Amino acid sequence: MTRLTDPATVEMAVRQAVARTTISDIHTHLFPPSHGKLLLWGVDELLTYHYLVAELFTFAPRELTYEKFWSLPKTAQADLVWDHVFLRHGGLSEAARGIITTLSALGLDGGSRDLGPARRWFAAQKVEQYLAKVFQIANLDYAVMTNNPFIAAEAECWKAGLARPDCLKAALRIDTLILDWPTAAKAMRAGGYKTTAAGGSPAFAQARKFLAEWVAILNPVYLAASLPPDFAYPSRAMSCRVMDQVVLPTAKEFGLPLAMMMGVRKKVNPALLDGGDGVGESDMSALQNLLARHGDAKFIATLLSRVNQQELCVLARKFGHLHVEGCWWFCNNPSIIDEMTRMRLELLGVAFTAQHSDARVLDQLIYKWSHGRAVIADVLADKYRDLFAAGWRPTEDEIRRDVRAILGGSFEEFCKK
Ligand code: HDL
Ligand code: ZN
Repeated sequence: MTRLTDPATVEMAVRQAVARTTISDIHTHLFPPSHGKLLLWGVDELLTYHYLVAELFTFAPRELTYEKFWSLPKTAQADLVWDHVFLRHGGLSEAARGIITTLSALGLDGGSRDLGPARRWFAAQKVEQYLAKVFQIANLDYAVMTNNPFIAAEAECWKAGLARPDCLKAALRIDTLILDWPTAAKAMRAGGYKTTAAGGSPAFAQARKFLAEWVAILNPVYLAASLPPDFAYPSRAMSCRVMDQVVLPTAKEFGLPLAMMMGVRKKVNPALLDGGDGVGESDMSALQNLLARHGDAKFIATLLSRVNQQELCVLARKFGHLHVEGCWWFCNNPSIIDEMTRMRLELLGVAFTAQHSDARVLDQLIYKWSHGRAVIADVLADKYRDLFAAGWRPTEDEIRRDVRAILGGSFEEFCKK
């Protein structure tokens, strides 16, 4: 391929590559259609996404109590979000704009004030075909789910061996095991594993057996856990013993990365249910110590606090067995995605994964990725302009290669390491 010699042509090639690249979405909360109601989709699920419910309560009158809201049927909940967040206050937030983007991308009237036509359209969709349509619009080759064996409703579906489309890969989610060993031990014991609240070598061996059996069921891409800002390693806490004697030996045995999702303050406002979690600046020494002590393991990390992002990039420069990914949750906003992606390109080149959708509702893949591609294209156009000004002349193939790298390619290379 010929080297591009004109900055405008370079920019066009960058924007075209970002628009056309097939993305691997490495963190979502989607489920196979065969898992029934676990897979959320449609306009009422979109409107009652916990981000929008939290935003409703920034506007709602005091007489709308959490209890009253949660007692309403889903459509009534959605109507309240639509009325307060959109009709009365303009729908300017990222999560609100996402609804409009999604409806428009599906060919519906994103400007309509009436939810009726959208509700009738969704009611006519068949979930299997609709899932394929959403993946095609978002241009994804696959999405990685969040699969928690400690949630009975999920575990039952997996034990029943229900169908799973190739476009949905698994991740074995083990927050409970690391952060609440007594609860995990009780659940594993109920499943026939000889685990005890006190832990210890025999119990930890049983927990490794539990994980090995779930690795066989799920064939996960990685192990994952969300962790509080004050997660410490090493420490005298049970979480450290579980990390050293259960989680990391399993990760190493199966060659699976451990995805650390750090900085969640759980249940800051429990009444908001899934929307009740907050954010805190993480103590990065825990990740640094894990990396230093376990050079034979692979770690993926995403941090919830904007404050931690530079430290995370520096750690990835120090340790090649760390892969940085995503602008997670409260960072998944254009202003922060822009800042984080610039920082990562400047510190890591393309050795990171720019984004994941974290989609909880199937249709969100459409907006999370169209909004994400727009920001990533702007940042990459700037970076290639800077590189061009320095004298580099990229080819279109090289640009396509580098765009794919930060949208799944580097992640796949890292997992093969
Ligand atoms: O722990 C996680 O994976 C988080 O993404 C939570 O699910 C969170 O509630 C969320 O949906 N963030 O977008
Ligand atoms: Zn998530």
